[in-house]
Amino acid sequence: MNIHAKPNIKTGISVCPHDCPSTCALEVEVLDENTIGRVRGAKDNSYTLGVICEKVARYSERIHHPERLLYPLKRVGPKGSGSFARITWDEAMDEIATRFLSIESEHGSEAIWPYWYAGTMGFVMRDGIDRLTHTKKYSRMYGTFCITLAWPGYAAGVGAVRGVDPREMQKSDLIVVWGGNPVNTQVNVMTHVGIARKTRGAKLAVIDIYETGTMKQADFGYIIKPGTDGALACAVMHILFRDGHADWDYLHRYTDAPEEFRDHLASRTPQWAAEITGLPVGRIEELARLIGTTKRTYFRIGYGFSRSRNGSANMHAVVSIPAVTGAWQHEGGGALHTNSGMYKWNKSLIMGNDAADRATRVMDQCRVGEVLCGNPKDLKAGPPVKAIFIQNSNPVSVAPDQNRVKQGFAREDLFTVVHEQFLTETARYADIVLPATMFLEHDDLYSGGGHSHIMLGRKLVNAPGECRSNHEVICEMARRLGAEHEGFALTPRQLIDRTLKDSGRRGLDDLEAENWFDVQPDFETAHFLNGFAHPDGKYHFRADWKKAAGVVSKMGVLGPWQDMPAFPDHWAVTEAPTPETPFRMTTSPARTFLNSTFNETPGSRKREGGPSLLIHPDDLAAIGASSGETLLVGNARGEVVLSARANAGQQRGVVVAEGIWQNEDHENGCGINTLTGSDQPAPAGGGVFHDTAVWVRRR
Ligand SMILES: Nc1nc2c(c(=O)[nH]1)N[C@H]1C(S)=C(S)[C@@H](COP(=O)(O)OP(=O)(O)OC[C@H]3O[C@@H](n4cnc5c(=O)[nH]c(N)nc54)[C@H](O)[C@@H]3O)O[C@H]1N2
Ligand SMILES: Nc1nc2c(c(=O)[nH]1)N[C@H]1C(S)=C(S)[C@@H](COP(=O)(O)OP(=O)(O)OC[C@H]3O[C@@H](n4cnc5c(=O)[nH]c(N)nc54)[C@H](O)[C@@H]3O)O[C@H]1N2
Ligand code: SF4
Ligand SMILES: [Mo]
Repeated sequence: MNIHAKPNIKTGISVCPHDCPSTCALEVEVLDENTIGRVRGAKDNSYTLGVICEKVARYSERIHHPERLLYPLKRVGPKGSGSFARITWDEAMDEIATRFLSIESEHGSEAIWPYWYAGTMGFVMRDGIDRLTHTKKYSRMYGTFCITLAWPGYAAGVGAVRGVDPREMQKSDLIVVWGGNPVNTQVNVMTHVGIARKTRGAKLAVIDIYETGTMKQADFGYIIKPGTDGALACAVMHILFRDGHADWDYLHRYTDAPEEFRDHLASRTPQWAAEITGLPVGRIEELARLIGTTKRTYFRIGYGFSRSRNGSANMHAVVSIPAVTGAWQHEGGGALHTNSGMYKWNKSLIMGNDAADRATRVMDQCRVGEVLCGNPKDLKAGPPVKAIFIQNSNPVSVAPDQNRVKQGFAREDLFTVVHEQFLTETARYADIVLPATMFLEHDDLYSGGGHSHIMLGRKLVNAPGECRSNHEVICEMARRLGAEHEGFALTPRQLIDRTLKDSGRRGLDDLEAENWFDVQPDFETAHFLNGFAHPDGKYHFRADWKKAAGVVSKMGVLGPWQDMPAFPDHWAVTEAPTPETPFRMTTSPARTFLNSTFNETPGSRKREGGPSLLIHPDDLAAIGASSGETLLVGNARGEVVLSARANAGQQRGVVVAEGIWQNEDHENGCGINTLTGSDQPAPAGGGVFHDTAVWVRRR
């Protein structure tokens, strides 16, 4: 078990499973075989460095929560009512198998849709559902909540989704956190930034749409309008070329069309960008000067600013900046968005890729409302979805266009199975609810998106009640449904060992002994000094959006991709304010929630206070309201009740609803995603969670 004795309390080593780029190495106090105490960051992991976020430090609140699901349940009340009766696992699995087999014979296998996302990032427990999907030829899912706007934008320039070792931030002189809020969403970035500030007086610059916790700690903060990062990046590059801060040796050697790009930027002046971003010209000049005069500038590029209809184009514009200055050449310089593309996993045994049939229907996760409501475009001329089986996701809370999602899940003829840790909004709509283990109750394999470690997540305590892991449930379903694949016969540890070896890594024995493998590539590779990852070895200022979409998309190009700017630009396709809906709203992440996870723990609920809307004091005065007052916020998709919080740290016309509260925490039962749209942005689809026009009224 690798539990080694500390003074009085045993400590086990594991990994945080949550959907967070930090993927922290954890030291967990194991009080007895069923109970954990404090959780700490592992000191000897060179990225974690002993630091974790407060929500996971008090994980005992979540794992030992009195409302955890412990037994299988069957619906007894109307759909969505949350009335259930306890049943046995055998009864639950019998009913699931009977219903799935009869739906399959009546409507075809594509009438069943396995649906999942990132409740755990462990490969065995997250990705095993695909093995069932592929072997049974159920409808496939294209996961668009998170990465599908960001990655194509980065890959359009760089050619791959990897970047410079984040530990190199310790050697930087300027760290630019663009469109991310690591103080909330990946606290470890701040550890490495802190070391650079302390040891070499490095500066921190932050670009966001409001004054975040990260910006409060920064030397330079830039508050722009949502969805305008492309304009800011272009004006910065205009100045870099204008003022002689472009590295022409580097540009000629490493980039595709530097002269043309410079000419393209001639009209993207600071004045032009000031108009679009709402940032004064002087501040744009200041940012460009900082970047232009600091060789070791490290761009830590977040996901947040990509969640707009022009998000891919904005990402491409931002990651083009270090290609103009040549910052990539220097230790402590360059960029990182994610290292996910670095690991080159072969997960075929877990995901059943060998059984995948590309002819099987694939549907967009963000369109779950439209899919379940029978929109023919989303069903792609296939059968209606008659059964949905969900692990690791809470779409009735986190998916956009919530009223449509609820309408879809309310269908009496839809058979819904939800495997969960809590009775979430989605579980409430289920016909059968199955109780799931948590990460400290099963073994799994992880790799860090925001660093370079392959890690073993160990089981340290027994699961309560009758909780079963995702792997156990998938294998039992496969047995009853007649699905055959080698992966169904293996234990999680066997799958971990085989997946490591199939991917050219050392096996589980070594990982067990070492806890993690640091697989950071060498300096030249990480900095693209042997060439960027496109076939011509160049950084591409001229984007090939169709090719870039292919980095993520299982559905080809989506949205108005042909209208996308080839060279970085401001692409004005966001949900523009109108006289009816004059405010632009973002739903920025709360510090102690993680999407809808942790919005059930007492510590997090207390810290976050309640569903609220940050609004500029002058806007608040203009609608005749005061701080603390209850507001109605709405658009054509619906209405949400939030309490007003005056905040001068954002532009007028911009409002921010932090965090995803439970739908029931809002007076009318409508969560924040009631207001967000599910239309598919170019070039590969994605959740446009920070791109919403709304009206705001006193109630
Ligand atoms: N505490 C906490 N941690 C989390 C999460 C959480 O919900 N809460 N979510 C997890 C997940 S799933 C992910 S993907 C990562 C994401 O982590 P990050 O990459 O850090 O991205 P986000 O936190 O989504 O967004 C960060 C910031 O983007 C800002 N933003 C929104 N629109 C714009 C814009 O148009 N321009 C600019 N410049 N900024 C904009 C938001 O205000 C927010 O402060 O975090 C993970 N960690
Ligand atoms: N308004 C708004 N909406 C957003 C976002 C936003 O910023 N604003 N962010 C978007 C982003 S970036 C993302 S990634 C998505 C996230 O969407 P989801 O991946 O659905 O994330 P969560 O809301 O955290 O829900 C995960 C669920 O999985 C369950 N779970 C955890 N581990 C296990 C397990 O081992 N087995 C099973 N069976 N269940 C488990 C948890 O209890 C939890 O209810 O949300 C998106 N939605
Ligand atoms: S910072 Fe992220 S990875 Fe680390 S413990 Fe918190 S949620 Fe987990
Ligand atoms: Mo995400």
